[in-house]
Amino acid sequence: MSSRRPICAVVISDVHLGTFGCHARELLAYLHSIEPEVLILNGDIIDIWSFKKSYFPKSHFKVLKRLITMAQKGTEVFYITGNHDEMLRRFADADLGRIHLRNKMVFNFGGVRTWVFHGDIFDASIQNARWLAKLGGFSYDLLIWLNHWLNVLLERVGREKYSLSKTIKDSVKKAVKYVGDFELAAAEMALRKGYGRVICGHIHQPQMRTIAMGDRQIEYLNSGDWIENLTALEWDGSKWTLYQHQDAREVEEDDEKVDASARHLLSMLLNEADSDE
Ligand SMILES: [Mn+2]
Repeated sequence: MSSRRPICAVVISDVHLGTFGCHARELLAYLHSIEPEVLILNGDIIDIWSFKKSYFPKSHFKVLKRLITMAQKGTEVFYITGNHDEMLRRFADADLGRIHLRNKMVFNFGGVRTWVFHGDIFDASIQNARWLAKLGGFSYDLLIWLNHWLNVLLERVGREKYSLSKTIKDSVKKAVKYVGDFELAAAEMALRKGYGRVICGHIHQPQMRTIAMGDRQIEYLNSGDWIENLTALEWDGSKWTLYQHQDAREVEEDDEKVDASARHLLSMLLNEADSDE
């Protein structure tokens, strides 16, 4: 029953298993839909920072189980460490079967030397980085949690959903500048080291762009996150695409709407039946 989509390589990052904001169910659905030769987990997959809050639902365990199963069935899994799972950094370069723990990696995709790392190393050098350094951490998770219930309320009163954190990110110039600075810092460093492409995570901002610096240029890719954007980078052997998963929490709300109109239909039918008598 292999209806799974074969792909050469997939990159995901910033899943933050163990936090409220993590869309584990959607990620599980995505991981069940694909059959990659190489799966790169580019940091902040398990949010070890949040472990003291002891939040780890079944669906989050299922993601871990799925990753192990994929490795058992032939996928080479590279777990690259991030700042929320930095405790794993000292175990880097360990190999457990097809699961490889690394702090950074160099791949060759289509003849282009590709540098892959999480990206938190820039936090120290970029101004205002501290603002976003806690991404996935407690205050951010609280914001996502508040946002979730705000939307439940808005939905009840028939208003449109609202993204607090996106609004904050979009309206705060510093945050926008941070994203730009991060992308440039990554591109600059990778160019200096002679790479043709750099892939990061960390800033929860999916991206595929070519950055020109002087007479040289470099491809900058970011796999986004599984808290707000639900994105992955896919390599089919000749080109990269940015995969976007549908937010199932939205689908659930659509289901409720269908249910409500069904009830409405039913009551209309009953009224008609009444009038027939
Ligand atoms: Mn991070």
